Amino acid sequence: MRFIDSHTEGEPTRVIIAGGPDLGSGSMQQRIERFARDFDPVRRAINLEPRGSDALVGALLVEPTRDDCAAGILFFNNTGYLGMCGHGTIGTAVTLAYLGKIGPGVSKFETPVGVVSIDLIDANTVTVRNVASYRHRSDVTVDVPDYGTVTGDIAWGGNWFFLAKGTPCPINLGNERALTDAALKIQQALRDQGISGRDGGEIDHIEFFSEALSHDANSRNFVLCPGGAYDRSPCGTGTSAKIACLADAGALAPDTDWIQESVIGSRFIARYSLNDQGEIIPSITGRAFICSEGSLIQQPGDPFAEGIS
Ligand code: PYC
Repeated sequence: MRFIDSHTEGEPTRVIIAGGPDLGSGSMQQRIERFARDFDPVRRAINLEPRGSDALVGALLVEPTRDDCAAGILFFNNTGYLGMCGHGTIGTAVTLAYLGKIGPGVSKFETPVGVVSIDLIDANTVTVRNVASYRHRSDVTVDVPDYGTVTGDIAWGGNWFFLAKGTPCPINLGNERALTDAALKIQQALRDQGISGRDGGEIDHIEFFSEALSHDANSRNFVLCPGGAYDRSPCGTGTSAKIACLADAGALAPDTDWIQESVIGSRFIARYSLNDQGEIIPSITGRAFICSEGSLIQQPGDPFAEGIS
């Protein structure tokens, strides 16, 4: 399998550009289900150590079903599959530009949760126009062992998020372990207490927020991803979920910038518009940089050819 690695504001993306599994035709949702059912060892080989890492998000390029889309993208990580990935979309767009497959301006991609568009502003800077995002429930309380009652909002930004009010400790890399432990406990408590997104969607991403450290940013966040790794970037779908909550609360007007800082201090600039149906459409601007390209090799007899599970 040929791959190109990039990072988007610190968060890695590995785009499989050749030799990935043939998922046939069908909708993006059908193809990601086929990936999970028939080719999960391929996901593990790409993402898990020793070839990958817990933070890595994989992106498989597939033929789109729609003529107006440049590609279909299926995202996956160390534990399973993602409906959408904001940093991964920025990384994929910069990768396709690096390969000369897209040029400056707007391109559309199909994902399992809908069509997103990107605007390639320069070789490294991309704005993603995400799927419609919304706050599903506000001020939800969850009883978390060792932490007590935690209150937050449940929102969709292409994945399901629990956006806790506040943070158990200051959001910085020195507290990465404590933040991860608290978020994992909230993730488990939501599961145990049957608290979910619309139609039972599993809330597999947890966010904490604090004041930003830089004077011109609006907020700092910590985002726990489904496989237990934290997002080094401010998380594109997580920032979309945040924007949806702010819009729903009347705390952010359309076309107003919201600068979201990550736990490592990198940032996305977010804003939203309303579509004809009055839905919130977040846009996220960030930068990605190519880090490496190569081939994944699985030699006969390698006991970890399919990753360390
Ligand atoms: O940027 O949307 C995102 C994302 C999801 C998981 C990791 N990054």
